[in-house]
Amino acid sequence: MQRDSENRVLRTYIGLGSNLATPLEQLRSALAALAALPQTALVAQSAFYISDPLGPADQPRYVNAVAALDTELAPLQLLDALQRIELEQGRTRKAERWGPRTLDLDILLFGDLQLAEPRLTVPHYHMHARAFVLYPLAEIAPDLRLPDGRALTELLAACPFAGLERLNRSETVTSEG
Ligand code: PH2
Ligand code: MG
Ligand code: MG
Repeated sequence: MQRDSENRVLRTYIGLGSNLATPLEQLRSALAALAALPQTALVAQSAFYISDPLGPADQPRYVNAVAALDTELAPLQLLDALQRIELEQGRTRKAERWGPRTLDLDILLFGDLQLAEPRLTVPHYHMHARAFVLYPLAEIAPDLRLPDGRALTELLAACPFAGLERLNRSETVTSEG
């Protein structure tokens, strides 16, 4: 069970991304799946953001969001759970780095843990400089500091919003009206 030094359940931040098979629906299903995880509560979710693909340009634009979870799962248990959700939503692993995907769930932060394990690096490698991670994260955790002490506000100041498109809730409404 994951607790901090004051015996609190750890808060973790998950980056969600999709650029295949109706991305908004992929992210909505993923959020429902996160909310249903055992020993875990979904405590906040950002708006949805659209951006050009980072990496190979010949793929559709991405929809991204960030969610906050309070969890008693250990980091690798959470990773297993996220990979299961990715598979359930049709994720296939291809050789191409940064290629298109139906669903990508990345552990961005896990309390103030710093992990470098074969399967899992936390904080997530490139989160410090990715607008599609930092801006949604700032919506739900504006006062956040990274484990190394850097404030999210500092990272945002060095990372232009340019190229991100934030969807209003009305723009994300689909068949459910
Ligand atoms: N994820 C990738 C590769 N490129 N580009 C955007 N805009 N958003 C992503 O989530 C993303 C990407 C691999 O995880
Ligand atoms: Mg990713
Ligand atoms: Mg990933």
